Amino acid sequence: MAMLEGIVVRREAQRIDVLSEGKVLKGIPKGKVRTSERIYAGDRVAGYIEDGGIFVIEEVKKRKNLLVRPPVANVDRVIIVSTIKEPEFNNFMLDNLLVVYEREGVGIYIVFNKVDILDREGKEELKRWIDIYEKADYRVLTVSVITGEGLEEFSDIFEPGIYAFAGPSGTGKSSLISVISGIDLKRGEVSRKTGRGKHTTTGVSLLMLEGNVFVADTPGFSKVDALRFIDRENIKDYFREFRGYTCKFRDCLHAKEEGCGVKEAVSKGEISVERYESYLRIIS
Ligand SMILES: Nc1nc2c(ncn2[C@@H]2O[C@H](COP(=O)(O)OP(=O)(O)OP(=O)(O)O)[C@@H](O)[C@H]2O)c(=O)[nH]1
Ligand SMILES: [Mg+2]
Ligand SMILES: [Zn+2]
Repeated sequence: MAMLEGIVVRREAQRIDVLSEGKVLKGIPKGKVRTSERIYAGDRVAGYIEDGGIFVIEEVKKRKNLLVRPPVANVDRVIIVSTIKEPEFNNFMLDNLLVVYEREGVGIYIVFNKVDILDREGKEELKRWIDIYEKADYRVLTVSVITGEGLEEFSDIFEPGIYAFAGPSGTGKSSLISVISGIDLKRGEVSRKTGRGKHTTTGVSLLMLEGNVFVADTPGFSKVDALRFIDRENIKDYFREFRGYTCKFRDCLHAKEEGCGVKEAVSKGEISVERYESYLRIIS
């Protein structure tokens, strides 16, 4: 039988969908893969097609990386979708996420959605956070699925590769993917769940946009604790803006030590107080 390659485009409970030769097929792991490997959306697999509709997975290719939250393999870039309102912005959660993704070495975009619902005060708050994250060396975009504002610039970021959409529940990850792909993800959710009003995403699914761009819609989460994934003394390495400052002690944790270059930078306003406080809270 001819060996074929494929990519796992959906992973939810026991369900595995594999895209191979232009078709989405039900994936069934076999042999060693079945007993000793976990399979994630984004995994590259090899196997063969049986009975015309089943992709028998004989091998999972070596992963370039694996994001645990959300669970997607071989991610090139992650798009963190946040909002200032509905739901309320949680900068501590964003900072935890950034630490986790920095460690994986993936590209990162921060996208603020739902800017249409912001009043003057909300817009000022948005601007304040944009400044903070841009100063921390992140690319920040603002969009609204409702008015279309910012969507053109947003669409321009996509290059061939796997993009994982991440962030709290209800920020508009599925809505954004629907609008850039033209595929109504929410309608799909509703018809399967029959009658339920909520569209909350379950499981991870990858959609192929044109030009070998894959976007992964993932379920939102309400909490991420960077300390669960990274040792306390290494957290500082994943705050981009701390790099380039020197401290008196080589193993300085930038907390209570004297002669700390990072703390000095905070007091001079070079590093934002909000980011620094998140750092202290993560390691506390
Ligand atoms: N006002 C406004 N509402 C939006 C916008 N984008 C999405 N929404 C609404 O926000 C709600 C949540 O959107 P979803 O796309 O389901 O959010 P999600 O991030 O996929 O949520 P989970 O799947 O639970 O993680 C829906 O009712 C959307 O219609 C926007 O730009 N402006
Ligand atoms: Mg969703
Ligand atoms: Zn220090």
